[in-house]
Amino acid sequence: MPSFITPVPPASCPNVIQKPTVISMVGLPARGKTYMSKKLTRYLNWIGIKTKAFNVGEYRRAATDKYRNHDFFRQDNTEAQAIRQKCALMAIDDACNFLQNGGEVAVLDATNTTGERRKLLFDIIQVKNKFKLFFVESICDDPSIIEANILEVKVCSPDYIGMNKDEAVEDFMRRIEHYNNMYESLDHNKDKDLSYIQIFNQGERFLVHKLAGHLQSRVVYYLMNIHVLPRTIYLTRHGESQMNLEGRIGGDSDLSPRGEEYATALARYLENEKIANLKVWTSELKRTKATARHVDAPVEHWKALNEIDAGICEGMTYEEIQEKHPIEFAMRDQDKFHYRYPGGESYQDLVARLEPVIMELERQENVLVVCHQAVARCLLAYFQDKSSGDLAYLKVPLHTVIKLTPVAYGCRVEFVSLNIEAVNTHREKPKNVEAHRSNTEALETVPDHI
Ligand code: BKV
Ligand code: F6P
Repeated sequence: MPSFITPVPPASCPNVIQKPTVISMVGLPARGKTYMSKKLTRYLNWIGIKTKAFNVGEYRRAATDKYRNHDFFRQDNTEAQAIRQKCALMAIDDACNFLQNGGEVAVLDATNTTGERRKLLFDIIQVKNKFKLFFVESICDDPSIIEANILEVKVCSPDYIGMNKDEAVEDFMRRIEHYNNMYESLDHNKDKDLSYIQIFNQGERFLVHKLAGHLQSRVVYYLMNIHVLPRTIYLTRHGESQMNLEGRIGGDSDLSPRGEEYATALARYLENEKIANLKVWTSELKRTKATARHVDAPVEHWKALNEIDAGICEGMTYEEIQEKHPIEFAMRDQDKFHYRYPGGESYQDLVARLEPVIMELERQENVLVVCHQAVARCLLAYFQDKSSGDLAYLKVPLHTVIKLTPVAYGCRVEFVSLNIEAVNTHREKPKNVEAHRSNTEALETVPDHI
């Protein structure tokens, strides 16, 4: 048996063996708590940590339609206080249930601005459930940041349907004031036993206290690398290659004549976009370097962007793989994300290899990434928040630029075809995968490398 054969890990195989964690946001309204919650949740799920965000505002809107204006958030509004307390407890309860049933990280997206509320969280999460608890506090006193937030994500909230923009801004500012009356920031004396990070003015400054464990350290590292500057990421595969024409996977072939045409068209397209300080990242393979070579911008080559290593199947067509390695071929159709080519990689391996690329992309502004089908699927899954089940089947056609622009809590995705013919390299998930499985189970002779 060759030594390079490695078993495919089971579908649910936590990569970090540690206690479940609750990440609890802290901060006044319009401090980017939902932005951080959603972004962090998307990142942790992408690296394979089962994470879910629980937004207390959504619980409140589901529980009551009593919101008329900021009076709902007055301290002396006892009826509303009772509803808010109930909703917070429901969110905490759901978060704990999620962690008791296989979830690894629950993000509690709420203001949690009083010492009393944080004591309640500590008692339920750490004392009673024995989970880890990490607070992320956003502190921001720059009126222009707060106003930009209200205009971008608050005036269009369900709370303000039918209200004009100026009225909504005014109401929201008064809502913030009600919270401000009782706000107690995390304090290194009062909260000396808690684990937390305080983030000032969108990441201008950080204070980290009692960091406890690998996950918290990854969360801190991620939060220290993200930014909110406007920018665009351009994602594309290389132009059509000689091996694409032959239907062969992997290798390091040159561009086809139509692939060369795409390289020229790509440079022209980017010139028309008039992008400030564009950087270009390619893989180390000839086809991505050739595709980027007419673009007028500094280029870096990343080994991490190389195409998935198909191991013993490198250079074959799908038909040849099906014929020479029928069991391998069928296993890949059953679980394409976890399937690892003998002597090669899985999509799961690829995500781990691409994590530093995503981290560096978060730090950058305008970047063109020229890569490969499997690599582009992994990167796109991060930006589009796709599950590992969908990731390996995402459609990333040749000769198409994918434009990724951050908007509000997410990312706008546009597919721009540069209208140059190319072969289709996308292989659909076969309709009847179960039939494949019974075929393989029925096979009596198993190849020696299994
Ligand atoms: C939409 N951060 O509004 Br590290 C887009 N106030 C961005 N900090 C934001 C909110 C909605 C937003 C992100 C904010 C925001 C805000 C304060 C933020 C927080 C921490 C880091 C980076 C960005
Ligand atoms: O066919 C082009 C290609 O980039 C191959 O080099 C690679 O093995 C393949 O696509 C990845 O796509 P899939 O995972 O669907 O086989």
